[in-house]
Amino acid sequence: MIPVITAFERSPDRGQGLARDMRVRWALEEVGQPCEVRLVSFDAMKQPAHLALHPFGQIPTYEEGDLVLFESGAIVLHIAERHPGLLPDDANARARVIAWMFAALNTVEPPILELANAKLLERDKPWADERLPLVEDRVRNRLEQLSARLGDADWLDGAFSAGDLMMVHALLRLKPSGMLDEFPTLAAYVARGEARPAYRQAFKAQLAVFKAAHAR
Ligand code: GTB
Repeated sequence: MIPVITAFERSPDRGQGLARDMRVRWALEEVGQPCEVRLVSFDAMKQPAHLALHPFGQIPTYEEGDLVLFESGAIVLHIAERHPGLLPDDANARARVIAWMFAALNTVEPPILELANAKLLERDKPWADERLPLVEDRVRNRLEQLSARLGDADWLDGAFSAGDLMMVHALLRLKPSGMLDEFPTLAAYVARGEARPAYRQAFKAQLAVFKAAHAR
């Protein structure tokens, strides 16, 4: 059964692949599974039909027969559990990869999102200039720790895994800020992720949606 996922009809990232449907597209490409993509507008996301799939009115969602999922991490884990390629066979290695998925979502991504919010939503606040360096330091702290752990390795725990997929995508959000370049180990790690054929294929598909929307 071909799953149906949802994505922005008009992504505010202008086709940079930063919206979280990219994680799902990438995971499906890695395991060689096709999907259908239903595009939703910001308005449609808040309507009952979409809220029945996603309680918070967001993308991505994932429908496969009777199964409806939301949360990019849960969707990628589901895909990784159902198809070979993103989780190791060894039980302990599998548990460690899942830990990296949680680390991407719960430990590394939150300060990155805080930084995006500080730059996009809080710029006109009287305290913005004082707060921004604090938020940047929280991001740098996590990047230092992650970089130290990655060291000379290509991937976080053995072969490329769902943990790397989630981590690389979370880090990609930093690219426009230039902060990633302060950590060459991580910049190279992200570049390795972006160079994967599955990533490129997924990126191309989401970019085609953006271009089509803007040609109309
Ligand atoms: N925790 C959820 C998950 O991981 O699936 C978060 C889902 C989420 O934040 N979805 C966003 C959304 O639907 C799109 S991806 N937002 C609409 C809304 O909440 O009304 C987040 C995102 C949005 C925009 C950019 N960008 O422009 O660069 C990047 C990422």
